[in-house]
Amino acid sequence: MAKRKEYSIISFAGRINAGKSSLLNLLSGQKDFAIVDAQPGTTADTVIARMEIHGLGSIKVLDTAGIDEYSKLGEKKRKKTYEAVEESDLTFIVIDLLKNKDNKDFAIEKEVIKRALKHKSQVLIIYNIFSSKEPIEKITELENLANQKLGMGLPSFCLNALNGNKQKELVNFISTYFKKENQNIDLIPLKSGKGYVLLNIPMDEETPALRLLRPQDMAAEKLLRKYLIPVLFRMDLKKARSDNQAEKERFLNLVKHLRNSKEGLKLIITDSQAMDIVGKWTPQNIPLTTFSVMMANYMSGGNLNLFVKGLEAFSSLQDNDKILIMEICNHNRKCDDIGTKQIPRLIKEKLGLKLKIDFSFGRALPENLSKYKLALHCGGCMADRQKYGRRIVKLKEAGVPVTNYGLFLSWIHNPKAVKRVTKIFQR
Ligand SMILES: Nc1nc2c(ncn2[C@@H]2O[C@H](COP(=O)(O)OP(=O)(O)OP(=O)(O)O)[C@@H](O)[C@H]2O)c(=O)[nH]1
Ligand code: SF4
Ligand SMILES: [Mg+2]
Repeated sequence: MAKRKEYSIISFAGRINAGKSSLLNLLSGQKDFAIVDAQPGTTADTVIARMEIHGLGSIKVLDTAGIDEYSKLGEKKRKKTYEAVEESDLTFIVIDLLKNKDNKDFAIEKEVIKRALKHKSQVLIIYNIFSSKEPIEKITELENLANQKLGMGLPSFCLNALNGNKQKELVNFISTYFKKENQNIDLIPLKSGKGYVLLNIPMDEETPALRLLRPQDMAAEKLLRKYLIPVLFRMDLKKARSDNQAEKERFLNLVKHLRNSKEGLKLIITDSQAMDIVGKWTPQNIPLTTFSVMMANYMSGGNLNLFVKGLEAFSSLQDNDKILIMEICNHNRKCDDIGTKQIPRLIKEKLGLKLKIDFSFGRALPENLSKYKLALHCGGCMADRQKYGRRIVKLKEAGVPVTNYGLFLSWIHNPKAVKRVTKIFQR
């Protein structure tokens, strides 16, 4: 499985034919990375390009459709552009300066800027100069005027997107102004050095062969990087749940062995589905969390308390209230799938609530989120942190409390376990 790599997402947005795709090509150093054409509306949907740029590192660039097409199709394209901007760390607003020299208010550009800033995307302005004949003083005058009209004090840069020599200047401009915030959330906040970390990975018939799941893979990589020693243990959940003493001993013997070792046992991370057992079996003085809680903390940029707070919504839920169960990917469902089977069953059996549950799988969110009293989100391991963040902002905007599968599964079996599984991240 490909390793998850920290990368920034940069989008180009602006009017049709402003030169957005040409800028993507300039940045990539490849003339034909994206299709460039004089035909208006050449880019009809968001184009995604991954690249390594010297001076910027690993980036994902989103080239978007023009925002000023006024038709039913144009509306769809605009929606996709807004989505891209809202998922970006950095948004470039691309403006054809000469064509727009008489633009009174840049209203559509301002709308994009507003959305970007709301979703914590930084914004920079690129004025694309289509003519090389204009004197520099004239360009500077127009740039100042346009900046005044945009009125937000955003850094801007003038260039000719077709001039391949400008790539370095563009990269310098980005490096100067782009602050990579929030990129350094520690997946497992343990100090580097000595010690074992036990990863409990129950497997069943549906577990994919020849690879670990992404959160398990990420955890192991992070521990190795810190010179800690990941120990992988497969718990037989069926046996464990049937109070099989041999299975319990197998687990506890390993825990004892690691604890008594010179290096010591620093932490246990379990699959959240096994939390009912592992929470009971693990001595209280051993730090314990779940892969799902680890992911929620990481994906939300350290905002784990938002999900903890979301659990409070259960106390005011009533029969027939609507809740939303959300997963970012549309994976194959096993017979006792967490989202569609286990969580609804636990809500009914343990809380005695008859809720109306809607499901949202994949990237699109339901239109009217405000009708939900609570959202339960998966760990989001298949998404960018930026995409995950956008979903959380949308829920917040709609006033919907949100919690996470892993926290819910810990809480439903033992409310006190929430404090335990979040403790390691509360530093
Ligand atoms: N002379 C000149 N032409 C440019 C420049 N940037 C873009 N063009 C031309 O303008 C046209 C549109 O460029 P694109 O990069 O496709 O513009 P876009 O914003 O991606 O357009 P859509 O995808 O249709 O929204 C193409 O014919 C480009 O060759 C520039 O800086 N100078
Ligand atoms: S993105 Fe969500 S649903 Fe998909 S595998 Fe990861 S945690 Fe599960
Ligand atoms: Mg284009």
